[in-house]
Amino acid sequence: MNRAQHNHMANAIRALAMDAVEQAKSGHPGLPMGAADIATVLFTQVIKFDPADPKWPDRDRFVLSAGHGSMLVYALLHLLGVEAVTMEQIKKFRQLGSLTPGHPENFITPGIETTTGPLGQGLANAVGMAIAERHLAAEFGDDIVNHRTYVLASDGDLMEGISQEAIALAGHLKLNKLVVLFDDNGISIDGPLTLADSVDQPKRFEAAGWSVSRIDGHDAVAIAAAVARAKSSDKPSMIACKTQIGYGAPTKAGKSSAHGSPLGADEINGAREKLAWSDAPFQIPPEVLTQWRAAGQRSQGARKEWSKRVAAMPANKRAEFERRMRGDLPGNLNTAIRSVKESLALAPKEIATRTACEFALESIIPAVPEMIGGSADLTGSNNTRIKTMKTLAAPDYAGRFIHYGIREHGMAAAMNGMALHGGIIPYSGTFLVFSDYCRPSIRLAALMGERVIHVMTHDSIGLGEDGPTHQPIEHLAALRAIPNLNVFRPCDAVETVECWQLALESRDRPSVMALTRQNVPQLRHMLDERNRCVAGAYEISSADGHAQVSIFATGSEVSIAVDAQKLLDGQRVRARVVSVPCFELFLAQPDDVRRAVIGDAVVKIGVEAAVRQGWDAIIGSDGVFVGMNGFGASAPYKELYKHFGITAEKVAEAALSKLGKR
Ligand SMILES: Cc1ncc(C[n+]2csc(CCOP(=O)(O)OP(=O)(O)O)c2C)c(N)n1
Repeated sequence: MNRAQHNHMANAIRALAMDAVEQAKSGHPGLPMGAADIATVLFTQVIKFDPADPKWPDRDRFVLSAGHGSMLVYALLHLLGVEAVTMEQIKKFRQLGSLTPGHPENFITPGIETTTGPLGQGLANAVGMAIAERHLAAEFGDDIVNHRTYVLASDGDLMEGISQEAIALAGHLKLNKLVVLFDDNGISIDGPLTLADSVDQPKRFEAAGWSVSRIDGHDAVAIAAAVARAKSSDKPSMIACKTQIGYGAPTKAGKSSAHGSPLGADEINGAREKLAWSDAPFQIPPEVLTQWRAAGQRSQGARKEWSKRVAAMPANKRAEFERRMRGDLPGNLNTAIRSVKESLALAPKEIATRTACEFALESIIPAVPEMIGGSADLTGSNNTRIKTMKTLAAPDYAGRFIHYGIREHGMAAAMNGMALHGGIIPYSGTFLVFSDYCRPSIRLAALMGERVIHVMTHDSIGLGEDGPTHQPIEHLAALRAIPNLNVFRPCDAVETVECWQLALESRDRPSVMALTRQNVPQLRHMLDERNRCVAGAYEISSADGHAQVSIFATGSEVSIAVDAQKLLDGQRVRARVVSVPCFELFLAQPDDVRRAVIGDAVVKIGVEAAVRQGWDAIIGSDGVFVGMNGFGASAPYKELYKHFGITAEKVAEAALSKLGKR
């Protein structure tokens, strides 16, 4: 392609970005105009992508980490020929129900790999995608899994703290098929970057084990050469591309005024002149469209060849690859769950639910080969690694356990990337209190509907001596506030395995498993093949006759509720206990089911070693809540439960007083 051709193609992106933002009266023209040359080189010469099948498993991934520049990808998808992304859709940029929302949403627009907008997340997702690629290649061979992950990252992406976790992990794992193109335009919303930053970004990447280069991001030849070098590196690569934000805009180019608002008619006219683009808004000259569509055909042959190689795989291996990419669970999961429940029925265990989790994983992990575990440096505390698991590390990516380091946020975002890549169900470990450090990524997993599973142990003051910095108080409520996230808090070993089953079966949502550090008795001794946690709450211990008191509890507090029931029985008060392992599943039940579980006892008590917020949906605003009102303290856990009044005696007293018996 000659220089003039390249310029026309890049200008098509610029024109669409200017026009769509102008029409929407909002949006970000600066990034697409500045990064158009980079995108044009990538999609005309480098990236393996077939618009006819945007989900082709062996495609290269392209992540626009700076999601505010969404018009860049929408323009590309339209120009390359993704059928659904019509010019009509481009004209409906940022409108309700369009395929071109304000920020890229992977579940709305074909060809979008991940939802971006919160800066830094896309870059960290890409690390997970690159891990997934290496792992699946180790398992299924390079002729089936062999693609690269490209990221376009802005100043904002690289200023966010998560970027440090992401690049350190990628460098450590030597993910040499990851290429980050840094849109080095020196401008952010407030003005020149010099207002707030003086980091030498290439040096930072270099220190983390990356190959780096600095180029002119408007020089197509230099871009292509830098990418070619990156492809032959044995490290991940970062290419700092000096660009001008809003390239082509006569007065706003290079200024923050090009970043995030419509350029205005005069500026757009001036840009059309400067770029020698004479066509009307939303009109692409036929020869330019033809060139773009031809670029869109580049990978058709590669995809067909790939399909042939898949067809030639041994039948069982092919079926396994296809099953994993579809996200279907293997048939033997149910056998594994059953065997765990059988052994717990034969020999009940009084163990922490984190230990019960490990016990369940001993059976589940061999049965579900797509699970990749990990921990943010708390492996021995989270119990997320079973004995037979090998570490996933360079150069052997076949292992199934990742030492994420003390990088909770990067871990959670990488897990999203693995799930988005497909073929993998990531799970990981940290303390529940550090869910705050992963929350932005958990929220995005919930928004995207990705199956990632966060094992979060040390789930209350029950962790004891580490004290209030480590004791989650508001975290269950805060996580329950995230839509489309299941928060499980099993009460014993049996519920733990049942919750695992539910988390794995939840294809379209993430899950958190809140697990104890301290031992809890096994409350369910009889083998029950049904998954009793499926409706989120169920009566675990019934009253002897019509109940006067219903006690609802989760996790480690269920056994306290059962003890309170006994105390009340001694006072001839009939109480029942309902275990509530998952609020979200329970509150999603039809009214009659919910009403039946809540029951009509005059006194309703909720017990959870956490704040009350959210509990009124179950116990009502006049229900009694036994839990925490403030931060915890440092002491052995049994003393803490006494100190904060979360005991069977206090629960029984509360019931009696509410019944007017005290
Ligand atoms: C986590 C997060 N914080 C803040 C924002 C709001 N925001 C959007 S773009 C941006 C910075 C823009 O600078 P840069 O990343 O350099 O993008 P460019 O100006 O080059 O388009 C900010 C602060 C965001 N999207 N995500």
